[in-house]
Amino acid sequence: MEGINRRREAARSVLPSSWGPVIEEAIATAPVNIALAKYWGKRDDELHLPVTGSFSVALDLHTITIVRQALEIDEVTVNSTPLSSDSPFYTRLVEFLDLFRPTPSFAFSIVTTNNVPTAAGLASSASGFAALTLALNTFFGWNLDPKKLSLLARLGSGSACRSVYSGFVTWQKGSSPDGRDSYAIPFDDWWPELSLAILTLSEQEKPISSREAMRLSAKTSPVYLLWPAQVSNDTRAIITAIHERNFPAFGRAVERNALMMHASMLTATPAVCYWLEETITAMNTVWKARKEGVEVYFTMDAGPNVKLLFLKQDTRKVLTYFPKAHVVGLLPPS
Ligand code: 2P0
Repeated sequence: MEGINRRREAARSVLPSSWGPVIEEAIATAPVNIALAKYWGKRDDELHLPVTGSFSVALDLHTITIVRQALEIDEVTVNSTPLSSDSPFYTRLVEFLDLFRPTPSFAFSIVTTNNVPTAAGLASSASGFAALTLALNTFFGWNLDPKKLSLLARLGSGSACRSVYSGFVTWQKGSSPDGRDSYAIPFDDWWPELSLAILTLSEQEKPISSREAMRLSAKTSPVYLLWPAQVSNDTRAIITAIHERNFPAFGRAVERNALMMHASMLTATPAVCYWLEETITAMNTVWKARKEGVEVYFTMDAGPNVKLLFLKQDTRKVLTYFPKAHVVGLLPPS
């Protein structure tokens, strides 16, 4: 079956038999999430089913999305700028909206705003697809539970399934070929003393999309053979460390997981390297700070920017090593 039909079938399995707008306009927000144990590699490219589970934390940065009906064709506005119908993001969004049209000619108007400072260099596709899913749920009066909303958001972008919740979040990989058991669930503990800061080293467009980089890593890297066991071990270590409030154990597992993900990219064919010289300098500065007694660790995603993790009590010390870092609040569970 073609990809769009498989996604449509997956969506239909959680949607009512028919639907239409129940209000004129619906608005929803969803937080940005940062993976502590990463999603990297798919067992199903079309349904965004991951090879492993992953574990994230929500940031106090959001996407706000408004859904209305449009007259003829889909209209998408991102941060006050209308998207041209030949832009890749417009196409990706329209493909997602295709899953939810009550009739084939139904057109949507989507207005989405990220309150993420552009300087933070954070991807907003996860919070974007999650906010859109939540807004569609209100617009059509589906009243779906969070598990189903997470499953639908996953069909837009894998990591979006985690942005349906605040706090720490587990994306359970599931094993069903149709993805019915692959969705996120909220984690039962919180760590108020935990803090995160972003070191923005470049705001330039990525040389290669994370979607393509994860595909290359999974298909060609010898390191990737070790990845599934590594993610399980790191996730277990992170969860135990959260419950025990053991920050060094938490930081070690988070940092190791990010480095292992990058090791799988560096050993892919062709190699993928998102790091800049400044990225390596930042990693060395983190290791130097630790040698000098400051408990700070890092994580990185599919880009050159570095996210620092530390306890609130150490904020001043961390900022002396990284004066340009931007402290971002973490969003506790609701
Ligand atoms: C994560 N990333 O767990 C990992 C770490 C990037 C590095 O999820 O193809 O945009 O839409 O499912 O969700 C980025 O991948 O990929 C991502 P698709 P997505 O946050």
